Amino acid sequence: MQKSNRPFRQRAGSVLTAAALTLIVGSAQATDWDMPTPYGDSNFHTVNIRQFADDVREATDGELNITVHSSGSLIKHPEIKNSVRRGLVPIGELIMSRLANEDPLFEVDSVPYLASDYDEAWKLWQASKDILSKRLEGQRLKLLFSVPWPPQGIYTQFEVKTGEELKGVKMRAYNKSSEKLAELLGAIPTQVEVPDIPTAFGTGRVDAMITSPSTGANTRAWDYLTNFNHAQLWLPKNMVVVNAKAFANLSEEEQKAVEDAAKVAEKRGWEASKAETETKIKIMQDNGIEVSEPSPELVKRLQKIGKTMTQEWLDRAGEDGQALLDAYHKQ
Ligand code: PCA
Repeated sequence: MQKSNRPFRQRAGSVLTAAALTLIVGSAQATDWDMPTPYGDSNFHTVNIRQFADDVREATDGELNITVHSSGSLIKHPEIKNSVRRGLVPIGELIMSRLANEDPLFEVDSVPYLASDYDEAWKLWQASKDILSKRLEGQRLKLLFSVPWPPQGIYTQFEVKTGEELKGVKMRAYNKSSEKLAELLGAIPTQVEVPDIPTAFGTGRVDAMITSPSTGANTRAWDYLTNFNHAQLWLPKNMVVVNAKAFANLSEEEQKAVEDAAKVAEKRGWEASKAETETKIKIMQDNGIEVSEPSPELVKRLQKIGKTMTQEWLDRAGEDGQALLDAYHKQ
């Protein structure tokens, strides 16, 4: 630090050329934001967020410079929300349903079969966006944009026919809903973050998982699993949140640049997510994973579980939950 300060002090004491002055003043005003994200570089969410950062940099002529730290490398997934809230970092990404423990409304996108294709997921997002933004505002967080994962399915080391086969299986989960679903199927859930998936399978901590074709392909599921059941349970969403004070400290033009880039990123992210399902299923098939549609028995079992979980969710989410569901069904 001292070393790099010295030339500045020396120069400041002498007569500065106009160019040198612009350089110093310009760089003194530029804002650098570190942005932790939970998922790997090849994941489409991360690719989308890097593009968002580039768009912001370009629109502000380098005045707002967002550096993305992927794979939980700067801050681990469970800590990202509170780190942004406390201002340790100004901006971050996380999966929305991770906040289920503080408020059930945040896991509405992970209730089985409530919204299990892109049209429904979009309607659910339109019906829930305002109330979720308000809840976050109460924590001095600004919700910038949200992008879904492809539909969730079940990965195993054997073929799932009726769902009976899942009893006693150690199943990797990533939020409360996937944990509950595993339990209702008679499996034994364990929470594992995406960067830890290969180790969890390698060490035998888990032997099945619930996730998307995206995460299956990104974590090379074929190295430790043989079957993917494309059950299309739900489409959980990631969100990007910014600390309200950090946002307020930006100039008006910078705020607009961030909001504009966020709008574009949301649209681009939804498109990328849709395209992922097919391309990633193909990659898995090419690598030897057997992909199947759920049998009528399995669908019946999962739908029954979905009903139970919807009711349980409503019991917890109360009037606001009911209002959200009503708004969703009216879309
Ligand atoms: N991938 C993330 C969240 C949902 C998904 O498809 C995960 O498995 O943790």
